[in-house]
Amino acid sequence: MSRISLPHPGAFSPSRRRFVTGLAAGGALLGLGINPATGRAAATPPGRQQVLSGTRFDLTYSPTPINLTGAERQATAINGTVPAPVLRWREGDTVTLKVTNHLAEDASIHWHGLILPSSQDGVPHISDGFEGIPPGESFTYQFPVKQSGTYWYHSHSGFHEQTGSYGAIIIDPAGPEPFACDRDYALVLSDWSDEDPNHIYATLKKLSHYYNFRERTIFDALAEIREKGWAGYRAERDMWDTMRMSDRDISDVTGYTYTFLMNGVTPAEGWKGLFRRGERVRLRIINAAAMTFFDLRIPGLEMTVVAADGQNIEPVTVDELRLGVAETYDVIVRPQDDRPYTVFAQAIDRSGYARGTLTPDLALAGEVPEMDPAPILTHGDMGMDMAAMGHAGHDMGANDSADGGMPAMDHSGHDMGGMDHSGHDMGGMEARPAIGSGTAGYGSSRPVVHADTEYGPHIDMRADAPQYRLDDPGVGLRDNGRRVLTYADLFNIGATPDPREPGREIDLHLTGNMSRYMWSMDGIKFADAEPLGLKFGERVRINLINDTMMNHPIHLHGMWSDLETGDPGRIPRKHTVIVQPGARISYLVTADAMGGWAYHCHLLYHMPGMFRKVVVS
Ligand SMILES: [Cu+2]
Repeated sequence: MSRISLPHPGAFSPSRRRFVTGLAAGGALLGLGINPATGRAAATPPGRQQVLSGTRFDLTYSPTPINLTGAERQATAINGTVPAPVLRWREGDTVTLKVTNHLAEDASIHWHGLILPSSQDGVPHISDGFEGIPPGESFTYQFPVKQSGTYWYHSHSGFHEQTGSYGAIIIDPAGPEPFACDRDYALVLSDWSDEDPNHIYATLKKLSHYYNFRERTIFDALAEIREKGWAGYRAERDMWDTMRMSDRDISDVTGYTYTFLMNGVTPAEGWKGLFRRGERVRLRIINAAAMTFFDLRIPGLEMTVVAADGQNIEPVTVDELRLGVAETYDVIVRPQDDRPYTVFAQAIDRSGYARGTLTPDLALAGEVPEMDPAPILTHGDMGMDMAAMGHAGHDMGANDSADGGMPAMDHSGHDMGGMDHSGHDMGGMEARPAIGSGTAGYGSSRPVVHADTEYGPHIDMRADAPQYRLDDPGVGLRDNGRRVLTYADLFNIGATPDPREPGREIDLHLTGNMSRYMWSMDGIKFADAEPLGLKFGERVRINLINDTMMNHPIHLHGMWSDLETGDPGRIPRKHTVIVQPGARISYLVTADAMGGWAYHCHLLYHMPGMFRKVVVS
């Protein structure tokens, strides 16, 4: 049995050397970046990710000792490492992956964002003919690689994803890359807990606020009374109390139990990647966390976002971006100084962060910035009409216009001055229809209707006036003085792959009861739900309405989610779409993949309920 031995915070551990050396013997390490010209990695510490390339792969699950906090635990590691090895493929190849399970429970691997036959998608009891990999057995996946870019792979069995079963996939294009770079790093963000994930889930079921220490104090109340007066304070409190909710509920599981990791390295130690001044460094950022959204920035460096969920987009330059669980972004940075730069990825609730350093010298580490203040939800986050509430949590000026307003670019709320829609004719957008006007690219014009199944004790909230909020960077990122990527910035670098108008629309409400920790779609949990049927070849619009106070990252397997961001000619493709609290969002799906597919919230502990099987026939 191989052993993962990582130093606990602040300690230098000689065993780490043995670990790194051991890996270097078996495969290349991602520490100096991967030379994009040759595809070969430099085998130098302190990067720790093993890179496996080619067309045939052996991947083995084993219970593996790991020590990230000073306490030894068992990881469900793949090939003995957390994260699992980086898999480097080439578009056009057919890959064969033999996965062997030495765990005591059934295992699986799902290739997240990959377009492949249902039988190879790796979701037990959902993918055609796949029932998981029993202990002691192997399953051989084989499929043609029909795309390029940054993806990832992870377990779809039990809560193995929480205990280390995830890794990066990098697919080199058959043709040249549209973006030149000198170095290439995968940055796998994740959340590790020493607790057994079954215990975390049971705790959430019993006491959903268990991990949230930010509930209000009497001092918060006094400050608010001073600010708003008693009547104003009472009115607001009544609303939250009626809903039995807290405006501090940002994450279910927090830094109280989590250690946030970058490429498997704790913040105390910090992952490091080398650069030389003036080089273009490509970072393939993957949110492989079980439950944590990350807000990532590199103080002192602009990031040019060139791909979202593996798909090339019109480059857009920002200071910060939010990654929902399972999302990936590729960015290019160009450090101009011989100094270390901190890669800072705060958890959305600011209960901790993952950290790394881009540095010209491995002896240097960057300064770690203060975390931002913990965010507080507003009425807009609850799907309420902000104008009517007269609330100032976020200037929703753009949404006040009857049409939902997005492309009008009247973003009085945050500084859009710096948003570089390079290549976009902003003048032309004035003439375009508004988001929510109904034609392909603009989202649905249908009114939001709550189904009968959305009423009852299993549901604690319904959004009254859910808005398209594509240009809203989201709770905790508004008005922070930085240019923050939003979905309104995403445009396909090429033409819309399927320009058809949708033949029909499907509304799906994301629903739940926070205090009971029950999650569902349309008020119906997975166990009670009929599969969602799509007709092979159809182009359908899916409208997601979030009737909860949490962000949900929704992932459709097997087919792209073509996100309607306001340009019918250049609709970007995603595999995972954040639906903000109290908001709506729409995407188009071409049902071009026969069989059974999973469709679910990618927050690990929401998945048991907020899940549908999709069947294309
Ligand atoms: Cu969710």
